[in-house]
Amino acid sequence: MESDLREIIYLSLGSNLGDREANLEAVFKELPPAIDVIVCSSIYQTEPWGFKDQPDFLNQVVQGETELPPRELLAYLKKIEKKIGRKPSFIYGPRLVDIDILFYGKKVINEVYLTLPHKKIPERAFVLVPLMEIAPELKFPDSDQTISDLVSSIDTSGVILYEGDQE
Ligand code: PH2
Ligand code: MG
Ligand code: MG
Repeated sequence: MESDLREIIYLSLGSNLGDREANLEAVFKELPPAIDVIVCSSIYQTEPWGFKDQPDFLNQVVQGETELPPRELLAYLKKIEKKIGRKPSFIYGPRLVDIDILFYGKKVINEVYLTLPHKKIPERAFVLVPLMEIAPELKFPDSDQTISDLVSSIDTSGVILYEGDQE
């Protein structure tokens, strides 16, 4: 697909229910053809953020390219979550799969259902550590701060490289 409308996007994937690795893999099967995956981070095992009393998550970040406009991209990702089997939960609660848009090119959007860049990025080690692996020099629109700068300002001890479930 060659077009001027293509944008670079960054997505955050997470799962803390069921077969977490399989749930992340299922996302990669569903992204194309609307989203081309360019590069993805390693998988990290991460302590739950926001609501502590739940299983650890697996998290991963993906850089992709798409022609879908932001709101259509969001709807598309919600459809994938549902297809994989996500059921309604509470805010920051456990989930089979979660796909969040972190960045959509340099676009800034502030709406109830869609904020771009994702507004929690600077507080979330489970997003920043995998993002630093694939885009350390990435900056927020109108900011000089890089992902790497942000990582050095937070506690990353709850985020460890995932090597598969050890027997
Ligand atoms: N997602 C949440 C709430 N808390 N914690 C971690 N470690 N990873 C997540 O993906 C996550 C979370 C709600 O989307
Ligand atoms: Mg989320
Ligand atoms: Mg989400």
